[in-house]
Amino acid sequence: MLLELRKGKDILADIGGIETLEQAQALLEARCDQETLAKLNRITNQDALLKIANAISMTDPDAVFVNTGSAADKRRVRIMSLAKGEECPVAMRDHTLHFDLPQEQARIIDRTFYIVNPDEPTSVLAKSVLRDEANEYLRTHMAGIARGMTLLIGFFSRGPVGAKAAIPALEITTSTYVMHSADILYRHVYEQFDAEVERAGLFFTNVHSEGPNRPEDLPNARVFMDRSWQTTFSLFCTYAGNTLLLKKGNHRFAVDLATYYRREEELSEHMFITGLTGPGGRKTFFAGAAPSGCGKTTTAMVGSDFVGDDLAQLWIAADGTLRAINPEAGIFGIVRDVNQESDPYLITALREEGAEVIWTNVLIDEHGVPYWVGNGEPLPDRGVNFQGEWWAGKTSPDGTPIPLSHPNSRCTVVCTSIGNYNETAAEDPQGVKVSVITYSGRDSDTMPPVWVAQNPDHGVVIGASVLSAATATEVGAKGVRRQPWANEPFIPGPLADYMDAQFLFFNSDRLTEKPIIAGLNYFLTHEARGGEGSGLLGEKRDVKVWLGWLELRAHGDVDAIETPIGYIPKYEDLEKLFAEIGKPYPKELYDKQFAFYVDNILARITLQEEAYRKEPHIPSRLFDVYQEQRKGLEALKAKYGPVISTAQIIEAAQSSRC
Ligand code: SPV
Ligand code: MN
Repeated sequence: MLLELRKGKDILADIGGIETLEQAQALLEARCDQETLAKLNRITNQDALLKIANAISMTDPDAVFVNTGSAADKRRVRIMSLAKGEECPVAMRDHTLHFDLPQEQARIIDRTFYIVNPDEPTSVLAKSVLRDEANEYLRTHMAGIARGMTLLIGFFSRGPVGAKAAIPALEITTSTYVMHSADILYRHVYEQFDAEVERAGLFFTNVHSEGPNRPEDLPNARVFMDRSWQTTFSLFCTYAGNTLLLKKGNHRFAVDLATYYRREEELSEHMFITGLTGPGGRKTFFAGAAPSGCGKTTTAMVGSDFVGDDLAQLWIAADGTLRAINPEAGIFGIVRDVNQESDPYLITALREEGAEVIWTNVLIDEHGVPYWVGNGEPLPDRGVNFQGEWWAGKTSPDGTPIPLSHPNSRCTVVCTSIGNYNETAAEDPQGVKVSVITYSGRDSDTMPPVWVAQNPDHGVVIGASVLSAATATEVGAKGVRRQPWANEPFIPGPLADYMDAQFLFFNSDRLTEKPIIAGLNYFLTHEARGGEGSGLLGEKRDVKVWLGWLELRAHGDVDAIETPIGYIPKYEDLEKLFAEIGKPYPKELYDKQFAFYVDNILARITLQEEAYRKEPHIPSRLFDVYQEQRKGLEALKAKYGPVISTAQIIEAAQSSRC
């Protein structure tokens, strides 16, 4: 086992200094009022009480508030947030606005570390810090950080209570905005916390404080994730991706569990979950990965039965099916380009009264109405945004234009406010049955809009080979980079271990109803296919067609063209699906989208292969698949040249069949 749990010093306990239940009780009695004590008295799990007591002891708040998830407690959190100024009201009822500091509009990957024991391997693409060093840092900067503030404690479940892959978690924070966000994004489990910990066999702990929330503290901000003790520490920051570590912090721990402790049983993925209604009213569920900021929310919303837009816990059920739950119950979605045409369900939730919404880093006009770039509405020419006062044409001192809203500005909203949310499916502890897995990235010039792997090995390789342009979701990110499985930023251990777990899972004999595994790419440009300009070859609404084709393919209802990289759709089938969304689909567009620019594909394979060859223990199957694909592609190139038309692809497929 390459990851040993409970190894090394538990930093929270070490700094907090509380070792026994008696000490914990004494501290709680000294530090909490009667109401809080009464709430905590319902919790009997010793480990949880020790974590809570140590978090109080370490951060030293003036007061402690337990959020049980009752309507009254949630209201209190909102009121506290407005009073404290972490949020302010906006015009629409139940909507509020929160700004993160201008320098912290996304995940601070340069200050995000896994806490590791000596000689513990981590992903080559991640940063790590030794346990002793992290301990020292937290002792210096986090001890006493909550003085003058109230520490909020919540008990949550990552998934529907009772689901095999659901895990309870503690959120401990001084930030009312973080707790309010947790109220919207996660299921409270206060009443069943002890029982859930017993059932799951573990829980995650998250401790956060924004401290004084000043730009000058930001260099000292840290996101530390202790893999051994499944505890996160976050300080001097507010952006939810850095602070609400129930989300990506705990997702990383869940990836560790799936990779090292639940092999061939579970996967923990950066995937949306959505259902599509196919012929005869059948429902087919998809789980799809895409790097942050690459359209995952939009894709999920295209379904008739939306379940989740960011994370999926998958497992093999006793009946041999692949099941999935969403650990979340709300969305923290990017709002740029969300408009009536592209995201009708989301825009309704955001623009019509009825939903509770936290807006972050958008522009607010003088009437208290939020606006964002690409909302399809007339935009105001002034207001207040993440940089302060804003007016059309405003530039920063170096002359760069300041956008109306930050490209990573977001909305936080509960899923039940989204029109196509299938709450029954999403809350089912048995999960939904997944028949299609997709992987995609922001790829302007290489892969076609959709292709399906020949077998599970090829499917795993599609996931391992995601390459994507940088997005605004990480501070300082630029260029194009490898994003294996789109889960890469959240894989703590070596990619080889994760990959091995993927091969094992998707090839498992226990998985008798295997999903189809596909690649998706909506980002091909005109210039990459012989045209002009960087405009996209398709539109957002085409997503419905690509998913619709996969829905048919999963049920064996459409034939496909076999190629060295997998199966691609036939023109006639897509034409019909486009007609269903009321759009013509010219054959020339199909020819552009599905022609193979072989040198690009070969270069992609070489790039991935070279990168993986530098890492130890990468399963040889990956290289076998690359080799097989390279051979097939080179044979095509030898026959037809570097650009292979769809007619030639079809001809080659037919001749290989004869
Ligand atoms: C992402 O960036 O992938 C998100 C938002 O879903 S964050 O909480 O920052 O992870
Ligand atoms: Mn995400």
